[in-house]
Amino acid sequence: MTSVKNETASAVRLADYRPPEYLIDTISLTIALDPTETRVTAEMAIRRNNGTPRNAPLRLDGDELSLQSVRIDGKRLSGDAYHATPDLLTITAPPEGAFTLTVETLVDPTANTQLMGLYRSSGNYCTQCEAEGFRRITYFLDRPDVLAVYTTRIEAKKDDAPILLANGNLTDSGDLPDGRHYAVWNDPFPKPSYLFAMVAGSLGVVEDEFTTQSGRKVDLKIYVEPGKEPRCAYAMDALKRSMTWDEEAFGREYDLDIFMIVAVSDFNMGAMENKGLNVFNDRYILADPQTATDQDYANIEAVIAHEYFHNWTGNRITCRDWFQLCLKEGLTVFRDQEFSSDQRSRAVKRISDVRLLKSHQFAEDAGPLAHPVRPNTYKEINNFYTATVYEKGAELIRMLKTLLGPEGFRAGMDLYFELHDGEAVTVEDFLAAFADATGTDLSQFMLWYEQAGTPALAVTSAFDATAEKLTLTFEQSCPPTPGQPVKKPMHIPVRFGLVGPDGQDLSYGAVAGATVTGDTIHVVDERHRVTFSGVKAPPVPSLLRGFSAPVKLVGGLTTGEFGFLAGHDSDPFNRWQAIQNLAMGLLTETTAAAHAGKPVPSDDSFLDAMGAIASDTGLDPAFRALALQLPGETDIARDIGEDVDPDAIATARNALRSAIGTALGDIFRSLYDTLADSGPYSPDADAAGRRALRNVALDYLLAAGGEAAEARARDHYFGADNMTDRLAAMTSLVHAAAPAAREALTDFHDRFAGDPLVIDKWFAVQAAAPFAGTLSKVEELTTHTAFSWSNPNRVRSLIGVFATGNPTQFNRADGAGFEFIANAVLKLDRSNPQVAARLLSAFRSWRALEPERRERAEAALRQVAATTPLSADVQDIVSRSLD
Ligand code: 0A1
Ligand code: ZN
Repeated sequence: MTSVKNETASAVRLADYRPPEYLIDTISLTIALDPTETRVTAEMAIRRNNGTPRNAPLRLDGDELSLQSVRIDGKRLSGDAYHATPDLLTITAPPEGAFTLTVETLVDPTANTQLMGLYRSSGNYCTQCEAEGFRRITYFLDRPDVLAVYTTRIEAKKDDAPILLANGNLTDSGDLPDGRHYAVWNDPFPKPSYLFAMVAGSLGVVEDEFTTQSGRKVDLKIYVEPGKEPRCAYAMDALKRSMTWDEEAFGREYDLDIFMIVAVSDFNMGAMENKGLNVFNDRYILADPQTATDQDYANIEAVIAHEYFHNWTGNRITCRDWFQLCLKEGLTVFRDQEFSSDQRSRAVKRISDVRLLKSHQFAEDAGPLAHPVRPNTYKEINNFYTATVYEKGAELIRMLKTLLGPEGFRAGMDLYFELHDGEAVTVEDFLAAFADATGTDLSQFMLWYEQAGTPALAVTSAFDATAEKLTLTFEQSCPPTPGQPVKKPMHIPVRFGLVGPDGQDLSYGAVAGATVTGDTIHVVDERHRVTFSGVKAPPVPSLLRGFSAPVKLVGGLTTGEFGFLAGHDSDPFNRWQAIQNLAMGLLTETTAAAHAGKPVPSDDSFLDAMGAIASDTGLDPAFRALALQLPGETDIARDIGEDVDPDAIATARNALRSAIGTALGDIFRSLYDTLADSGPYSPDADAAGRRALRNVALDYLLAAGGEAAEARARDHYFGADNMTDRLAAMTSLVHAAAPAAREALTDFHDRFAGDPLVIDKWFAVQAAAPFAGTLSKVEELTTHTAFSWSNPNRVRSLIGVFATGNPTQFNRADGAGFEFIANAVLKLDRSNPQVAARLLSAFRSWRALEPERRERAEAALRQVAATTPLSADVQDIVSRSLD
């Protein structure tokens, strides 16, 4: 049974941080594996930290532990020398000098359904310790500022677990009586407990090696379910490319003799950067052309890189406390984004990242779950692995690089590594390295970490042709967020160009007002004006190029000017953004018409702009594919902001899709024909871009309707030689409610039955179908033999996609979608609170709905809130959602 905290969990505050009273320098673990009674013996070298009073008791964290014995310096303690509960072990009067504490506990990996600590996945043993899972294995100072050297001895039945893995290097192994065996691993690098890992079981392995820039050989091993080895090739290749890139881009070399990855099928998140022994959700390892899409390949590359890069940003330099989570996560996301940009198309990667940022982080920032990139209080740390900490955190690093320039940024990173290797540090320590390396005052920049909410940046521009002067006036504001009613102005770097009538950036002379360095205007005041002299022709200002700050840019340009930028801006990101702005303007207008029951108007100039993009062969196909995609329904909802009617949004968006499909039918048919791939499948960015554009063309043709389009999509489905095309065709058929949809779904199911990661796609497509019958279909699918409430990937693909990827059906006017998700949350909360809490955050935008839906969403949230017992995870999300 999961530990369920009935009482309201108390808040942890950054301001209350105190250094640990005791330190643990080494820990020697013996883990005798057994499915239900694993015996863990932990021998810890402990000493008082400087300044700790003599009579300070030693308090070690636990969670659902069963204590067997306690010894100090080998002597068993009597019952009055300590106090133990499943959650806490207190040694009342520890020795004054350094001592060895030996603690024996029993844990039950099979009963561990929350997948934190030691658990079983497909019969294998594995661990997950971030953030506070190590305390579910043994009593410990389970906080990231206690760094210890780990030695791990694993013992198990040889037949059950032929493979025994832990962090670091293998130092010993051998046989034991009764068909058991052991392995001893030593990790020489002191690390916090959240980076501990061990894995044991029957696993296949793929091996390779890498030679570092200084000539050291590193063994690379990827462990997977036996039989899945052929699906690891891309992951291994991505790992080697990541290792090379980190040496070239950041001068960072790998430090152990072996780097291992284990893929497991039951995992709460994407992957985990345990020192030398990464554990991955298998969906971010396994790929072949028949079962993985181009997007899957790109995700594998990014997650492999992300976890590998953590070795320096997170492991060698770690966080002092969990408030500093962005210190490792924002920085590491930035690093993996840069890696992917260098491996693929930088512009396309940037557009994809910003799309994700806006749809997840901007949505989070606009609702009751908004929090600063570095929060100052939390009740349940598991709920802070958020888009804000990760994605906005990465944007802050990107801005830092813009402010300091590439050389200044690299100098700051180098100094950070030099000063803090082996330490547990804060965001202040991080920024100080950049300030010191470059002589820059970053005190205002620190506000980005402390203030929640998406700043709005309103712009007006005035051009005086006679004086040849352009004046831009910026006004920044940031809406109130929970606990932060008033915000201070921040340093917003606005990358820009003044686009002349021929599409080239105009030159200018003197600049007055705000500081401009290179191509960046530095907006630092609430109201800031900048005047450019010597502007010889009327310019269209292209602002926030490359999305140089995570803000909402408001005003400044007319529809005609956006149209001009869509066709001419030299910055590909802003070309894409201009098209999005045009689409958004149109869609908010047509949504209002649909809401009022009026006919949805069309707009020929927008259709022309889309046609120009679609047929511009000078543009990268991947870019065209992105530019042709309309803003999503939830993006439109966020833009509208209040009184949201999801049905009206869908009506307006579908009408526009069908108008585009009809008006540009010839272009799309020709694109479809000319982009057909002749060679064998390759997941590289160019081939993926062509497939993406071809599939967008197909989708528009289906949106326009007609039997020919349906026949084409059906052929596309059955003729596909790869998962990208097959899944795209099936999705388009299902969304168009085409007669062949059922046939494709049945074929897909039968073709891939027994392959859980592919069946996830089958669940997801059905869960996202925007039709009235979808909710009952999803309910029915929860009883499908391939569905399991205990596997996070299955839950996310069916229930999670319904909640977050099907706006009209989750937000059904009768409230049945809300009720279904509330009940699913309550059911999941009994086994896996982390997954339950994440699902519940699908309600984060409920206050923006129109009154009737709002009332029903609130009722569902109140039903969750009124249930007892509730986990701390769900209780935290539900109470903040209702605040
Ligand atoms: N540090 C990991 C994310 C992670 C966090 C918590 C987990 O617990 C279930 C698992 C993974 C990363 O950033 O990849
Ligand atoms: Zn990470």
